Amino acid sequence: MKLYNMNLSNFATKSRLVIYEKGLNVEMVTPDSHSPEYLKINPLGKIPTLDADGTIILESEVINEYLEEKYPTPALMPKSPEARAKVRVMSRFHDLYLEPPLRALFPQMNPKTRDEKLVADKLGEIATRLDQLDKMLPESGFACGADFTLADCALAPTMFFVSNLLPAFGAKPAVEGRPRLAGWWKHVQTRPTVQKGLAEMGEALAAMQRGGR
Ligand SMILES: N[C@@H](CCC(=O)N[C@@H](CS)C(=O)NCC(=O)O)C(=O)O
Repeated sequence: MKLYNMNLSNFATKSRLVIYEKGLNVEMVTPDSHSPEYLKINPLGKIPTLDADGTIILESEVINEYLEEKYPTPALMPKSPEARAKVRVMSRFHDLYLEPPLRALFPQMNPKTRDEKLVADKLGEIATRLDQLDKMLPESGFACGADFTLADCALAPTMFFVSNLLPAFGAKPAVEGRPRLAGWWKHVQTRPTVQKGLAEMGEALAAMQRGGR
C-alpha cells in the first residue's frame, strides 16, 4: 500500500496514526497536490489518499474506516453499534465543526496581511467548538473512554495545531478552563504512535518556519 502523505497535514497524520497503530507496511510518498498527475489520482487535490494495492481511496475518515475493516487487529473501533456510533460522532465533529475554522486561519499567519475581522470570527468559532468538545469528552481516558480509537486519531493532530498555532493569534491556551480537554490532551500524548505522529508534524512545521520544505 501507498499513502500520499504530507507530514505537516493533520488529515494525513490522522491516517498515519492508524497505520502506525496497526503496524502496517505502507510506503509514504509526498505528492505535489496540484500537479496533473496527482489530480488524476485524487481529483479533489487533497491529501491524504491511500493506494490500497490498486484501489484508490480518498478522504482520511474513509481511509481509516477501510483500514479498520481490512486490518481489524488491533481494533480502533469498539464492538457495539452504540459505542461505534459515539466514535463516529467524535470524528465527524472533528471533520465538520472543529477543523474548518482552524483551517481558515492558516492563510492568516502573517500579522501584516491579516484580516483581523476574519481572525476574530474564527477564533470565536474555535472557542465555541472547544467548549463543545470539552463537554463531549469523558472525564478521563481517551476520546471515547478507556480505549484508544479512530476518534483520538482524528482529534490529536488538529489539537497539535490548536496548541501550536493559536497562540500566534493571541488566543489563550486551549486547555485553560477546559478540564476534560486538558485531561484528554495530556493522556493522548502518552500514546507512542501519537508521539511519533505529532513529532513528525512538529519537525515539518519547524522546517516550514525555517523556510524549507
Ligand atoms: N476531507 C479531507 C480533507 C483533507 C485536506 O483538507 N487536506 C489538506 C492538507 S491537511 C489538503 O490537501 N490541502 C490542499 C488543498 O486543499 O489544496 C480528508 O479528510 O481527507
